[in-house]
Amino acid sequence: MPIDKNKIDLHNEALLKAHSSRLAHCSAAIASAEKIIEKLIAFQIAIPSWALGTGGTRFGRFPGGGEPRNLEEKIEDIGLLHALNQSSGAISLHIPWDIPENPAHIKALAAQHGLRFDAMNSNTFQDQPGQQLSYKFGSLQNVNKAIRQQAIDHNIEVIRHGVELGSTSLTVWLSDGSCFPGQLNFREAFQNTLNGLAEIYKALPDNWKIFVEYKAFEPNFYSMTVGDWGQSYLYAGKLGDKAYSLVDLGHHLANANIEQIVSLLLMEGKLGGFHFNDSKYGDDDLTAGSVKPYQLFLIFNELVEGMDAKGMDHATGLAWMIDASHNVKDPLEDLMQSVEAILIAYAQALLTDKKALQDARQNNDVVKAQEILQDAFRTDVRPLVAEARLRAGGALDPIALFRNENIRRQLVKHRGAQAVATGL
Ligand code: PSV
Ligand code: MN
Repeated sequence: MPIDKNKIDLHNEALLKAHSSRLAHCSAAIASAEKIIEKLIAFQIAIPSWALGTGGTRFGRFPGGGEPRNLEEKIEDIGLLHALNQSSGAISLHIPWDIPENPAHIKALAAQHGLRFDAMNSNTFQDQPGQQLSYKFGSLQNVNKAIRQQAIDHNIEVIRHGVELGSTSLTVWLSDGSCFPGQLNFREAFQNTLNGLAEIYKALPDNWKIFVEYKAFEPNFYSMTVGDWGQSYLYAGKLGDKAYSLVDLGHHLANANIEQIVSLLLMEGKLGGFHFNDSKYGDDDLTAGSVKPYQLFLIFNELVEGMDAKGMDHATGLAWMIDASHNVKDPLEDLMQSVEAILIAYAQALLTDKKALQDARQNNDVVKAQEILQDAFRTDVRPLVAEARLRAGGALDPIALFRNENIRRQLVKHRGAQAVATGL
């Protein structure tokens, strides 16, 4: 459902006066406002192809209708998001949920919407119809060699699809682990997994990266074979230079210090990508910044500082993606909220006074250090984020425009109230 550029322009015209006065006020207080706006324009956050439908839990699913019925419609939805916010210029595919049957056509369609293909994702956590061997007791870790080989072959197949689309990375998330003490030999599970990942690594084209995503628990509840950043880092280190850890914000035990994890992985050159979401209890997959916005800011603070220390480009140095699920919100509105929250946290991190923070640390001035961080966090940078969107050709208030244009109602009319997108 493409949106007419005229509609975006009309919407912006109506809001321009109020926006300009907010921007002038904000820019007067922030010396680096112009630089921040430029960086915000460059920053793109990939949207996963599985986040465009209604998520559910094992207790139920309550779809809102108009969900994309195929990959083409998913690309259209992300194209719409990107037209509205100009910050969602990439799509991440999960195979086999979204197999590009005609890659040239899919690539061309994505390009029409200004989208590139971000990391490809493999799936050895579900059995597919007609699949020969089951992943019930794990995939790469499995005690059965044939099952391990099936999982390796699947990942190589995913790389092949990615090459056809111009993607340059593979994210491997394994649900492998055990539900009960005694079920697994931890070392054997680790070695089998490492050997499998090494086979997959060999199949990576020269310019590709592999991201090893970790998760503390679920669906296995006693042990996970890639359960934390230490294990992910071990695999990535043993695999080689093209292997990195991937941090999904919801994949830690409660109260883990994610900003410290990020800082150290970056320092070691082993942070590859990010899955944004928010949570209160576990892998809740809530809208980024909806529960712990200060944590999101602190993470960005480490990212900006760590990337600058290494001379990395913020926009292209890491793979940025949202990995959320929308049980009670319109998926597109939820994604717009996540993108906004991520950009706000990024802008606030950019305006943190790094020099003053360094001096405060040097003097053990703990109070000052906290003041500096909280001063940045409490600065309202929303006018800068809106200005970046405006300059890039997006809408000043994407959610308002989405609602005023009744886009969901049109999608329901076009695709039907029962249309269901693939995913979890
Ligand atoms: C697993 O919880 C995960 O975070 C992985 O990234 C999967 O690919 C994705 O969610 C599936 O929804
Ligand atoms: Mn994830």
